[in-house]
Amino acid sequence: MAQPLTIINVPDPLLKTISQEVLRVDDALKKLMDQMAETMYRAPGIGLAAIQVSVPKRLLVIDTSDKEGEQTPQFFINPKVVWSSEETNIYNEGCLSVPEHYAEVERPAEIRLEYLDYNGVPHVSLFDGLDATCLQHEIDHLDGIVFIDYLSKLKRNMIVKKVAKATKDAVVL
Ligand code: GNR
Ligand code: NI
Repeated sequence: MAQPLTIINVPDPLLKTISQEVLRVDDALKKLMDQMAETMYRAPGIGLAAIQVSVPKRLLVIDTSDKEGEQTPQFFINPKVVWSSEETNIYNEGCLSVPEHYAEVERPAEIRLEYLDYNGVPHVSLFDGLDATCLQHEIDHLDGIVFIDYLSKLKRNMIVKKVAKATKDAVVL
């Protein structure tokens, strides 16, 4: 079992980083991917971007399958949205870097994505439903965007303040 990593919270400035393209899929990257999956399952969450564990690489993992079954992590390296639908969905989103806060976010309902998988094999695939929402949330992280950035400044500032206090209090425990 891979070693889980520490998830950073807002307002950590690293979350505003634009992550860098991955140049090679080697054993070191696979180790990082294994650790990211472990970190996601432990949290637990349905997705995780590398920057959430302080690594500014364009890499993310999702697992939107039911909790009960086997773990089926899906890795996306250098994901690029090449098409998105006019039709949108609204989901009540959460984020492991914004613990215990949720808000409705509207995003395209379907996206076509170019990416490399865990083995560095290229794919172009269509995603919808929770997969599409989760992938867009994760790809936002790669571009330094967190879902609270879509809320009003007032709501965002209130949430950031609360998370900062909760994070600070947690360190003392
Ligand atoms: O665990 C997560 N749940 C979630 C719910 C709705 C929309 C997006 C997400 S992603 C989130 C994990 C996370 O913070 N990924 O960056
Ligand atoms: Ni998130």
